[in-house]
Amino acid sequence: MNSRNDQLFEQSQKVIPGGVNSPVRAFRSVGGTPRFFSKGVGSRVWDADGKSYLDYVGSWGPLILGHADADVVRAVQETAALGLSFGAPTELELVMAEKLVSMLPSLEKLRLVSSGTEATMSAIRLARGYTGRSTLIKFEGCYHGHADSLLVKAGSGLLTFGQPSSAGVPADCSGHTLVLDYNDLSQVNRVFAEKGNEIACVIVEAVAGNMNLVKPKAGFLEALRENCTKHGAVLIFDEVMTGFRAGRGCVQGLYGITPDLTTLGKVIGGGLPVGAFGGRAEIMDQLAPLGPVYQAGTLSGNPVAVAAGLKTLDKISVPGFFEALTAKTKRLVDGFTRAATDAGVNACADSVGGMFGLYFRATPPTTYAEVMASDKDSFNRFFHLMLLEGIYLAPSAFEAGFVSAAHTDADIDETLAAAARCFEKTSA
Ligand code: KE4
Repeated sequence: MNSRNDQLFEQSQKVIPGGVNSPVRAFRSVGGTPRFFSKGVGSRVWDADGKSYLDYVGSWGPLILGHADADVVRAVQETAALGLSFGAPTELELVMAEKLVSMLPSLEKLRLVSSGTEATMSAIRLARGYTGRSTLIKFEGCYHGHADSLLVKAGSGLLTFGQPSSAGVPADCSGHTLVLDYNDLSQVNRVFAEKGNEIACVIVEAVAGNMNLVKPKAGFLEALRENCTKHGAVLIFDEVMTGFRAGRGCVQGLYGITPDLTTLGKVIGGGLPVGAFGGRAEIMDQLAPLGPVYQAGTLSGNPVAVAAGLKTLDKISVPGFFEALTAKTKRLVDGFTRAATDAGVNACADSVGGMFGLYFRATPPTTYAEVMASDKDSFNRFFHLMLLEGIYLAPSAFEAGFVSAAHTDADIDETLAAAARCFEKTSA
């Protein structure tokens, strides 16, 4: 027991399952003791032992401005002083809704919730209510939160409904979910040809970030759009992670594909609990109290959380913000790839906007199978070497990383110098 992190982890495990409030934080994938952070400012965080790290997780994406952004903190303080929550409409949530509608053309109407899981769960129920159909298509390797119908692994055959991927999910909950292979256009076309009129919706991470970063192949998103349009299914882009992270117009803006519904989270809360789902008014108007699809939330549109999100959205809307963030992230990933190559390590990196993937394989993966075939052990060694160097990467080979506006050129240089040393040791 040599560190405060160890002590806190041991104590936490007595009263919190696994010692954490979300499984990925437990370091199970990489091994070792999770760091208990006590402070974050800008691009840095400090752990319980007072050691500082350059942070490339940023709370899994929300902190696009960096930790404790002064303007965001001030907005939270000023709003909190006027009352924490009302359970009644406030002007602030109207301002937020109008801001999001102005930023994302596919949003005609939206509803705020308190997490990404709530957003995707609600969007799927809405799509089922709107179409009167039950079948949901998702893709292996994509994560959309922990609602029952989404904790599903692929069935034995292409047209076989999925099996629960978690205990506690009854078979009849997963029995309406088809799990296809990400980036497999022919599968999508075949399933729609067979079952098109049964499909309520397709939910997809248009750029995947939960099996590490995986970009859509040419034609994949177009195939989803065309099939959904042809068969009357609802196309849901889950942009909880990529929303206002991949670019100013999200992934749908980068690829020019208009989904019927979009789910959002993370960045739009600026670090506080905000999710959202929205899209075509014709679909959204099926929601209670207007329509027959029920959805609700005590703290949905909470003014303090909305204040953090609004200030974040205001600050990332300034001209040049995404160009600078994208360029900075690209410099990081190009540097990772170069350092790995120089050290003779079979690794590379890739990015979209302010998010990146680091892969222990020769080329960026395009399928779940390729991700799973990458060298996880080498990643884990590299992860811990970088941790010792004061660089905090996502504690899993199957997660994306995130750069913030607070990361300076010097931070990137420091990170790449550490990576060069760590790749050398990894190859040794
Ligand atoms: P939350 O319920 O965790 O706010 O959002 C669920 C969710 C939905 N959709 C996408 C595309 C997501 O990435 C997420 C959550 N992402 C993970 C990171 N891989 C959150 C980290 C965690 O589970 O602790």
